[in-house]
Amino acid sequence: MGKTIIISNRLPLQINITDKDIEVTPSVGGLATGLKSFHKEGDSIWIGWTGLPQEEIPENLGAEVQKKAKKENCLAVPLTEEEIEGFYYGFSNRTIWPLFHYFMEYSEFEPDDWEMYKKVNRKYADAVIEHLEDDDEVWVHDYQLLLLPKLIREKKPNVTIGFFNHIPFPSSEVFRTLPWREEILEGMLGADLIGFHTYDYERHFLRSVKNILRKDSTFNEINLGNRIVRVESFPMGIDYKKFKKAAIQQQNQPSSENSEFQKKLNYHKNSTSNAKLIISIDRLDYTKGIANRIRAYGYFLEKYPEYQEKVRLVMLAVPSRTNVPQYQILKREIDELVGRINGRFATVNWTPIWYFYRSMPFENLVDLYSSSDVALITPTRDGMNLVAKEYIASRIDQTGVLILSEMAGAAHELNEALIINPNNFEQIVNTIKTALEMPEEEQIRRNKILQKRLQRYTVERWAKEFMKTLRKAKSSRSSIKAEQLSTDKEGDIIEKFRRAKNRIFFLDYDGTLVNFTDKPENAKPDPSLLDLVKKLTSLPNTEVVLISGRDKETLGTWWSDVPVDLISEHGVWMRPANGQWNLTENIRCDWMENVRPVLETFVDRTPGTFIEEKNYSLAWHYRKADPELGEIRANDLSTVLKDLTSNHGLSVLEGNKVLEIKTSGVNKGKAANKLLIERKHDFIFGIGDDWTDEYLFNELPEQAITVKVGLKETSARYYVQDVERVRDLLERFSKV
Ligand code: GDG
Repeated sequence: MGKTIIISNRLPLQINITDKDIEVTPSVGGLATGLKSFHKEGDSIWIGWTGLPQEEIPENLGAEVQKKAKKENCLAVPLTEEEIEGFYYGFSNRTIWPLFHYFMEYSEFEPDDWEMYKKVNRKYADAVIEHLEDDDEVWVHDYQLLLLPKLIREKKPNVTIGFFNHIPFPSSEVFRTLPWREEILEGMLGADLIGFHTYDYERHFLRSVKNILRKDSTFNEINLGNRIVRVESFPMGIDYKKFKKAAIQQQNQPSSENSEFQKKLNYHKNSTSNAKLIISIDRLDYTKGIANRIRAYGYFLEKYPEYQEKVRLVMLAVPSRTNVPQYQILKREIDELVGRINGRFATVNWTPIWYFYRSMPFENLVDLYSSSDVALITPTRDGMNLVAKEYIASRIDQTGVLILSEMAGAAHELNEALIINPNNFEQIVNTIKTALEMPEEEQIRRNKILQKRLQRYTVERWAKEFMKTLRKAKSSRSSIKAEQLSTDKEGDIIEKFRRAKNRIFFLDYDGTLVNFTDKPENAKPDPSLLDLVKKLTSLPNTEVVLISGRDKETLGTWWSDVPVDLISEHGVWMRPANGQWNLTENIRCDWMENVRPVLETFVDRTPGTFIEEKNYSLAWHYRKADPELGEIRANDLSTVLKDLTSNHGLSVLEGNKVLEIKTSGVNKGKAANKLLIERKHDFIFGIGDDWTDEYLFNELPEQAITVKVGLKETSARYYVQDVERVRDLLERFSKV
């Protein structure tokens, strides 16, 4: 394996140019932490902009910047003021950022900015290509570089590329307002894997691809004909240990060693009995809902005057994108609001809002997290929001209440927080009161659960999961060797069938003869399918076997009028046409220790799912999960379990919103073989769409015609696109 190339708009570096020298220090942001295990010496390089325009780097120091960056395994892409204006402030932050956060009225569609965005993306691509070898892995980050995957792929078609979007992906109705929507989607689709923080963003993206580019996806895979792009959600975590450790250190230090800032916070907390601190921390951005938050706090003081002089809002707003007019307007609005509320409610001993418009050192951030009783985080849209997670991680005594907007990606994972709608003023105000009055045991109960989750799914784990999935996406891409079943080939097969004396069909059901439906019980065979299979069974010397994961009751009922052999539950039961059901094998159980941790990782990543342990099986239930996410994860889990269970004679049963792994040693292949040894066949045909059918493809004799439905990794000889094609093909057989 080659190296990893990470590309983001900004390098994880701080550059300081003094009179004649230059100082480069690594920054310790979330992304840098998450990627540190990949970004080790020799294993990876990081390509991005230093944050300084070319014009501000004296000519004689340019090479020095590059040299110092190289020491940190970084490579600087130099950007001029003009490029930064059009690419960064312009298209990235005046077009994409507002649009993707549903601020459509802020979104400017300037052709010149677009041109500059393309130009600078090409510049990044050139820098990547210069350092890229075929077996390298490339990981592109965020909305400034949406075109990069395609630009790299054009030059290096076989390279492995991942893309992660750190901000929301909007609904396709919003996205389609963008004049350059096709180019943006095509740019992203240059990747093998596209990651988002939440399943909603993933779904919006897939919908846009479908509506705008007219490309279909099966679950979370987009078939581009020659390539498959996988789309997945990976909720970014934090460096949990770092926050926990800093909070412990802060708690253990003697008060004389407290920072000045901490002393101020303590002063307030000791100023009166029951004094409370509420914190609010964000970049100063209109997506973060800061102005509304201040208004809500003002209204809270008015509605519940008993809290005046007792509670204080400590508000940290970090300056951001100060060149963009909306940010300047917002800054003025916030200054005014803070002034108005402080002017109205302040007393000699008390200011309701402490407002800091600057960035603070990490230690002070931890002071804030660990001293406050409530964190009030109310973005109107936020890709994830790491501040919410950092607050929870810093609560070492497990007290503290997180109020979190449902519009933040983090709300999907942090169910035990007090979740609010940032536009529901009355709700925010009442929730502040609930938070301030929440009994300590209740706070601890909630935070325990939150901490457990955050501790498990850290930023490092996030990065690892992404890379693991990327590698898998690549390996499945290279393992598709099946040939598309062309009309010519189909003719040859029909001819072979015509000449054969003893013919047998093994037909999978769901995803092969019928399309998937929202509920499995809705996928009943339609009259034309019943008729088609009946026609096949009536051909001379032709046996038709339906081989499915479904239970015998359903299969038996649905196919009661068709003289077809049935194999149910992946080969557990068999019923000859018009005969009785028979059990095929008996049972074993020592595999559970290996399979349980795999199911647990899926529980971690899929809120609402749980594991059920039975005597002879483990079941993963996803009925309570988001329905679409549940289906996607079930599909993923099946693939994972296939690898894990293939040598252990296990089978995975797909039930109604449950995947059940059973001790059995039975599979479709073995079941099919039982039928094949009873009689000699000179035409054997097997078709199916999922991995359980792979057993069939592998076990059938070499001369068998095996066909996979959909372009996926398979051992079948051929593949066809979809259910409609399967039915056409069977129709041709039935007319022989
Ligand atoms: C984008 C997406 C997504 C803040 N103030 C100070 C400071 N911070 C640190 C926090 C936190 C980070 O900055 C902010 O991260 P967020 O996730 O909250 O927000 P964005 O900057 O908008 O980030 C967002 C994220 O990308 C990751 O994918 O979650 O949705 O918008 O880590 O601790 N750090 C220090 N001083 C400060 O004053 N030292």
